[in-house]
Amino acid sequence: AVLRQQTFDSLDEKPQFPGASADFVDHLEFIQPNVISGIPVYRVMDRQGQIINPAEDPQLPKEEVLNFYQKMTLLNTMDRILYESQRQGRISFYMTNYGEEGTHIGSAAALSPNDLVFGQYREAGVLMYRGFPLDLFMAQCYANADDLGKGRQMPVHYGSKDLNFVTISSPLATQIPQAAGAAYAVKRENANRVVICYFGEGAASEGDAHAGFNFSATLECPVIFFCRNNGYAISTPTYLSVLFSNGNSASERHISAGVSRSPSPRFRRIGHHSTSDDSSAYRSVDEVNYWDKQDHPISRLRHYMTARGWWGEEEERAWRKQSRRRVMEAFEKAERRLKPHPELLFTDVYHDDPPHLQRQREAMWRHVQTYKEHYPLDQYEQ
Ligand SMILES: Cc1ncc(C[n+]2csc(CCOP(=O)(O)OP(=O)(O)O)c2C)c(N)n1
Repeated sequence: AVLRQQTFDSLDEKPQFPGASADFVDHLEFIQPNVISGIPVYRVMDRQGQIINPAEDPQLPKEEVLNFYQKMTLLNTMDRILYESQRQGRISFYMTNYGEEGTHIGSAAALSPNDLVFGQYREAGVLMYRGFPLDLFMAQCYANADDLGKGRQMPVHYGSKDLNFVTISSPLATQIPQAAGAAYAVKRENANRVVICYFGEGAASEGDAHAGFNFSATLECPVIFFCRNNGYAISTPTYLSVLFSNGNSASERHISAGVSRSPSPRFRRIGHHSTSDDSSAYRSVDEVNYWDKQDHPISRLRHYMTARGWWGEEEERAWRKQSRRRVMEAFEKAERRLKPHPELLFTDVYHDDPPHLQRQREAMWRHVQTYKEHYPLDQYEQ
């Protein structure tokens, strides 16, 4: 019998696998990542604050640029004072934002106030831009009775329902899939808002980052992932560069707006990782000095403003004085304030207090009454 075979030109054949849309290839070739010449770094102005390509100049009005500068420098002033206050044991912990001020303010300015923010812990500028009061930054760090979080978390774990800034938590990257879920809910609501999710390049190696990126793409969620690649995850250096977009047009508009408005898309973590870290143990002082002195978002924007005659030595001096006074006032007020009522340790574990927690609360009070002299009760609201 003659075997009847269909004749076809195998070169015209297309793969029929449901998992991918691609052509066949007839030679074995591995795909190599291009690490030498990676995704280019977009920039609008150089180190002297000069616009490189006029077509990309967002031409922001003077008031807006001055606001950027004042928010970045106010953040910097707050950082310096709270860092020192931690060194003196007045607060238990702190994380500075040195060198990353531009990423916060630039991206926050490109959002609308009702866009929902998920952060890591080094994005205080986003809250600053949205008008979070200095008093509340301080209240959180001091864990005093004015703290919205009732003094329960470590310093710099800010949150504000009013400003659409989801409360920060310590476990890295957990906010990434949560942000994708929030964006999915936003999409279902047909709400005209997006979600932005910040994380460090170190956090991007967590499993949760993989989950979040994949879900946001497959479920087509209106989310911007904003990775702060500052070169270090504590002592671990990195050579990765990541800025993810899921192709959603709203997000892309927001990303391009955010990046083009950002005075310094490329940056380094200039400060120590946190107050528990001495970064000179793992990187050179020269490197830090370079970024601090030569290529800093604040100095770059200042050059830009100076060239336009919008800012001079006098304005700088007056603003330095005023911003320092405002921070110190909030600082002193926070320091004088009592700590929250000790019972608040037991509330909000569940929405309603279950009986076993009520029993533990009563046991605590019996204990504290018996051993009063061993507890700093005078520092707490009663
Ligand atoms: C799940 C988890 N693992 C480890 C830590 C301890 N930790 C806190 S910050 C940090 C480094 C994060 O680096 P990166 O994401 O690059 O952010 P950066 O501090 O540089 O802004 C680590 C390992 C943590 N908080 N959570």
